Amino acid sequence: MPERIPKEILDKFPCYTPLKAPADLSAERQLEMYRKIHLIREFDTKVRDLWMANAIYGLAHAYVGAEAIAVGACEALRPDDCITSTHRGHGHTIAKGADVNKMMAELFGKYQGYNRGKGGSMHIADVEHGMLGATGIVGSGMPLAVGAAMAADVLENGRVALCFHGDGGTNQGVWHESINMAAAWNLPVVFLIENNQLAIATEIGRVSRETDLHKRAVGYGIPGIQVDGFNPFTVYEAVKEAAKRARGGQGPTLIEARILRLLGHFVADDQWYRDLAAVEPFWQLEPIPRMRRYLLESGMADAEQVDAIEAQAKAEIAEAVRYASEDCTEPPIETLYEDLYAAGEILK
Ligand SMILES: Cc1ncc(C[n+]2csc(CCOP(=O)(O)OP(=O)(O)O)c2C)c(N)n1
Repeated sequence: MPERIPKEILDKFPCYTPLKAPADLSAERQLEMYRKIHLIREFDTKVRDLWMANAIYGLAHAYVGAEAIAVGACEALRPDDCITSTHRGHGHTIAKGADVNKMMAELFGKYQGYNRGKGGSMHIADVEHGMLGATGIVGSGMPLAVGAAMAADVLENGRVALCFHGDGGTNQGVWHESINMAAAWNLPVVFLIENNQLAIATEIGRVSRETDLHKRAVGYGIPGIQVDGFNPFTVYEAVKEAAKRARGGQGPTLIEARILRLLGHFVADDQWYRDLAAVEPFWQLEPIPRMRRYLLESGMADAEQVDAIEAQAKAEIAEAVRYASEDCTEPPIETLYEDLYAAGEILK
């Protein structure tokens, strides 16, 4: 049965694409994508509550509503491919396969966290899974991804680097420099703009006359494509094609995954700058209810299976909070100056 999205939303969101899984995604993989989408949603919903309760340190930016981008993209990558992230990085990190216990421990400032409790939300890195790091500096993942792609090129290991970044990042000088260099040197990298149409309180149209950001690809001589970023399958297909090109020696691709930011910029943003009534209808586009309906109606899963996935995500995050708050410990004072500089050899 086709999805029924009201016309008033479709008029405002022309890149809407109904869910339809590509033939190469088995039922098992689709369910795994649904599981990760739930895990991200549950993680960031809990983080917001914890932040409000003053239980975690630093600032946090929710990936709620954007889950289809990270999950669709990472499903199309190889486990040994690399990603770079942003200040809104929990979704990317979970989608790449990170351990939610270690992520939560990091937010609690505990020694068992990914950065030994010294990084927090905006610095989580999980190099083992190819997640090279979140960053609080807008646009700074771009050169890191280009560097990872250069390494893959030199080492001829067939890896691809993918850079997640926001529309706000696309007006940083380093954004242009990175894409230009990657294009000129034909590097195996995928640039993925999460165009949620806002940078804190600034609408993209106020800072870019052309708001279809994928069109900028023309200026670098690389392909550019825009997809429905609320749809994990359209993102998957775009990244799969881009990764294939990159691995085949055809260089970078610019993908614009279009969504609307459904929540505030950070967890306690009251969004004084926008009309929340205009945002409300867009909740009908977010991936969870759409994907649940799709899985049931396409016969990929029954209600018991999807209910179990949802319950398991809740239990996993509840356990992560318990682990981080009860089992983990503060970083010992003598470790204060550890992990400031890389000690070892870089190329392997
Ligand atoms: C270089 C730099 N300039 C400004 C900021 C302040 N800042 C933090 S997040 C943000 C907006 C980023 O918007 P976007 O890249 O679209 O990502 P989104 O928050 O929408 O996911 C800004 C301007 C920063 N962190 N780094």
